[in-house]
Amino acid sequence: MRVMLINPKFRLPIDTRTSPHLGLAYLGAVSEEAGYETMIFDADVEDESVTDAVSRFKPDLVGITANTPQVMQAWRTARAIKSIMDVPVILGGPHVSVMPSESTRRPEVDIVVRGEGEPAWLKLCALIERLKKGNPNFSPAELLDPQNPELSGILGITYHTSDGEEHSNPDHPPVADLDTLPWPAYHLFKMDRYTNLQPATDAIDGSKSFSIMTSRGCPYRCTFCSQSIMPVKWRARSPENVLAEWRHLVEDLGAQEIGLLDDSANIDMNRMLQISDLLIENNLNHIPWIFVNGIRANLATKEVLARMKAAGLKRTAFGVESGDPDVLLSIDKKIDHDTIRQAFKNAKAVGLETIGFFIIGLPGETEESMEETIKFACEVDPLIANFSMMTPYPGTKVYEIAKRQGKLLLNSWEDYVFFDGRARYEMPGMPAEMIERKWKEAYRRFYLRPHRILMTLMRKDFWINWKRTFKVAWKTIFPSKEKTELKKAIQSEAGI
Ligand code: B12
Ligand code: SF4
Repeated sequence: MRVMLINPKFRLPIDTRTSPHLGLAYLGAVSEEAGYETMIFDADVEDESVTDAVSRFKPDLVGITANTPQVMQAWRTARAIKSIMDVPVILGGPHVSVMPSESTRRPEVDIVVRGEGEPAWLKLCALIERLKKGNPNFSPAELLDPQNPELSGILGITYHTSDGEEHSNPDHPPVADLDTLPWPAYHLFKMDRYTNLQPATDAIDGSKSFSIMTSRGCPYRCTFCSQSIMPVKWRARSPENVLAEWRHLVEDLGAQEIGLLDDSANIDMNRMLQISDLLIENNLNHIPWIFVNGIRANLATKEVLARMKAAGLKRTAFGVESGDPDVLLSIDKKIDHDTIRQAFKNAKAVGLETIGFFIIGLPGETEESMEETIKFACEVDPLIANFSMMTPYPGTKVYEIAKRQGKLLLNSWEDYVFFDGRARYEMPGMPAEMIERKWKEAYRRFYLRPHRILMTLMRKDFWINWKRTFKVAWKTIFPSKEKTELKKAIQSEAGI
């Protein structure tokens, strides 16, 4: 049986980095482990159209991933595939996990897998393999026949039977033991077509940059964060299991940089100490690694940070979000500014580079609170300050607040991106103009301080890719009206 997994093309309005999709890499790995011939088609880097690839590979089952800005392209891709082949099409990923029936109501989508995908995907693969064996003329319509009970026992899926009735089976329990999962199937990607992980690591060859996830889930529930895919329960891989994959990345795949994608890697500090010790004992600490997402500042002690630094950690990030104490309290981040200050001090004291994530335009913000955020960013002074304009994703509390008390300024799911210089919603007392002005001001005031300019010019990484850096900075501050053209280009490049 042949299964095809697709990442639909979605280019952000600025030239961002591309990395292999870890969710698809895991799904590819479990599919291969189960004995299926597997193809991953990442439309971001492929030369051929998706329909050409489907005609060539002739899959028995297609899975498409979709975050919010990608979901419309996922539908277009599904439609294009259905127009040339009557094959079951399954959608999964962050957006469809929160809004499954919007997709299953569409004729081009047969089933949505909600949440962590591996168990339900494998069950669907096994079901379709069995049905096809018994019936060479099998058609996906049979799956959605109201008389057919086959789908009703598969947890974590949503579908509409052909009589129009929606079925949303109970959630699948989270993968209990992450050590049982195979390593992500990077060999199914064209690895030489991806970039490195972050602008400040340009000295590293893109094709040698890998991601790893050592834990899944996050026990916190910040009001702006789209935590819909992974269960609340934080689950971690054992240090030994992490070490084995790390060794594979370095020794078999030649990794020159590793990015940890965990939502909150340091929930168990002891585990991070153990992983660090293993990396040191096994001489793997010469390969730099970075935290791509924020780690919890309240758990970033000097001891843990120093040990991780000795184990090769180059850079850590902290989600600061707001410089205003009341706003920080209102978003349920469960942290205070002194703790954040101390975390940055600790990281710098042990010689780590730092990233700070900040948000402009959280509900209830005023010009003064945004001002506090800019000042706080300048005070803690990370190497990279990333200011996002609040984008309310469905499933978050901020989305509900913005819908109820304010006005969403988004026309389609494709607008749900951070970087095109436009406010995504406004509220009484917080007009779009204010959010946009303060966001631009944040970048300008943070990066155009004399010591920052000097620091940037002195970095080796900056000179390696300075043209790109300038282009990204320019497009961030002065977004062009290219979005419509961009959308057209994406659709035509996808061959659909
Ligand atoms: C790394 C990362 C990135 C990277 C790389 C993205 C990539 N290629 O994977 C970069 C920096 C490029 C990025 C960009 C963006 N990201 Co991002 N990103 C992440 C992050 C931190 C990790 C993703 C990951 O690897 N997860 C681990 C894997 C195992 O999980 P997964 O991918 O979700 O896949 C599992 C399930 O979802 C499901 N599944 C997924 N697809 C499918 C398909 C099928 C058929 C099936 C059956 C199941 C299935 O099964 C998988 C295995 O369990 C997540 C947060 C998170 N914890 O997931 C945010 C996250 C996915 N990103 C998010 C956002 C908002 C964005 C941006 C839109 C931000 C922006 N700049 O505007 C862009 C969109 C870029 C694009 N081209 O689409 C949101 C998505 C929210 C939403 N509603 O869509 C998340 C959830 C963060 C958050 N908590 O808010 N991102
Ligand atoms: S922002 Fe970070 S701490 Fe908050 S819910 Fe999201 S992943 Fe967890």
